[in-house]
Amino acid sequence: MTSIPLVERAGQFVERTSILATEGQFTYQQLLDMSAGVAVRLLDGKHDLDGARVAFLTSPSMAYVAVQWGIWRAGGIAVPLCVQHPVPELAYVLDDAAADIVVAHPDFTDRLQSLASGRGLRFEITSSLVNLSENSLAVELPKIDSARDAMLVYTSGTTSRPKGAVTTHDNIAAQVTALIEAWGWSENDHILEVLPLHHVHGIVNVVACALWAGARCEMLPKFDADLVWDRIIASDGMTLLMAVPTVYARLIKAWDAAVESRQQAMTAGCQNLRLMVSGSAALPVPMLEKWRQVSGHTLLERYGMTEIGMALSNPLEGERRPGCVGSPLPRVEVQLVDEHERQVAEGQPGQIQVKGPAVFSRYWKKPEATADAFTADGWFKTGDVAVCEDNIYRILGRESVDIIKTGGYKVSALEIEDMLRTHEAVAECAVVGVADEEWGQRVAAAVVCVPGHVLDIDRLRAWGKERMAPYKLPTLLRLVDTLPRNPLGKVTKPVLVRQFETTCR
Ligand code: MCA
Ligand code: AMP
Repeated sequence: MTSIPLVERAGQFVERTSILATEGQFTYQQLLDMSAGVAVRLLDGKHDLDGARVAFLTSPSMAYVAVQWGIWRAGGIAVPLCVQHPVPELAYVLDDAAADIVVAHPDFTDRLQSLASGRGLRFEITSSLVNLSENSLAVELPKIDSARDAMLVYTSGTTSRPKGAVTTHDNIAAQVTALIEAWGWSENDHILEVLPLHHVHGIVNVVACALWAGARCEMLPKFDADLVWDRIIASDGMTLLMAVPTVYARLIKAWDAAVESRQQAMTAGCQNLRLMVSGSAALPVPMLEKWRQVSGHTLLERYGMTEIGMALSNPLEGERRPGCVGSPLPRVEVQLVDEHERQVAEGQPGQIQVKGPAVFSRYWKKPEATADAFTADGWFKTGDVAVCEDNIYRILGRESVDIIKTGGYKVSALEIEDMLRTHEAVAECAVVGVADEEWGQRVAAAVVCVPGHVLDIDRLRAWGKERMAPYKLPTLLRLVDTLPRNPLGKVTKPVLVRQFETTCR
């Protein structure tokens, strides 16, 4: 293919509504025109951005999508930034991605303009990019080969700092088409987008799938449980909701707190949706059951990862088995292997490995990390462990204790430890994930203080907020005299987890 599949398809739906957001309601034609305008402005007389990295920071909105498509149509690589990130995290991404252009919504100018100018990078404000469409429609945009790089999404792993995962337009098309097929997306769908748009769940499963299908994507700038319920109660066409388990926990909390008449309206509103999906972290069975009482829906749980898109899913029709993530999606190959890379027998635990056209291209400028992430015969090693019975997979956990999933965000214990060690009161520390009903896991830190110093969680979080995303900051803190270590001196994190679990209950 020699064009961006997602953008090409929009021509079939020109008169339909693409995005509903705080800025208003926009057709697919308007999206095409606005993104062409953005592309022309980004090109600034050049023929093609040739893979320049364009980092952009805006809440979920029409501007977000127009800028994302504009970057693609100009031949750039879209690098979505996180609206919750403080300056040092934004700076890390700009530097690691070697960004060429920075685009910010006016709300975020303060955080980004000086970072861009300090690095000699071109800086643009979304409002001036997005408003330019009319004059630019005559300009011919470059033809983009769909094998070209499209997106750089930062994801934490077993290394301290996040790595940029590069996906091509073909990868994105493969990720999207698998879900369109499996979940029966059509142009009659209307999804409510409540997730952050610097991760694959929101970017691909929600926004890109909706726009591929010719459906409506309604955007909330930020998740708000009461607002989501208001939209469900309104029953004005919404058919789909996709979210992380913490979002469903919040919706359940709001349902429990509502008066009976509102509860009835909430439950009735859910009947108008055709599908509700949960993923990005394990969905506890009690939550699935409670949601069934609240909404009448059995959540469809699926499994995925930034590097591979979605791999496993419970079925649209037929049994959705609680506690399981279903079977491989179309065109996704999955195997479970032991520590010798041999496939395990049915019912035995093994590491999930994945192959197929949806799997990312590489980690940005990290050839060694990329090579380590694949087997010699091209399987991507997820680091997640599962069992499979009757072709239905059940996730057992992760191989590494240093990867924590909190609120659906993957965070690295090592990165948080490195940050904590820069605090003057911290002599030694270890970070672990502690099981939690609402968050899946909470980030928990055990700290040995420098003599004469003390620390409390509020002061630690206040200090940390200037350095790290709020979702990475510990919410549990234990001050200890020593950290538990094995005979080789390595911190025994499972022991720490148990200590937190016994003291926090
Ligand atoms: C925020 N808080 C937390 C956490 N995050 N406390 C404990 N653990 C956390 N992780 C605290 C804040 O400090 C604040 O407390 C209070 O909770 C509210 O903060 P706020 O930021 O407003 O939280 P929220 O907006 O309610 O966030 C909850 C959320 C959010 C909406 C569930 O975490 C979220 O959007 N998660 C989705 C992440 C996602 O999209 N993951 C997909 C990755 P205080 O007021 O005291 O300061 S992609 C992926 O995983 C793959 C591809 C896949 O399979 O999908
Ligand atoms: P991320 O790197 O943010 O894309 O997170 C991907 C990780 O989320 C996977 O490697 C899993 O550990 C976890 N994950 C995603 N979906 C599920 C699920 N349904 N059940 C358990 N873990 C999940």
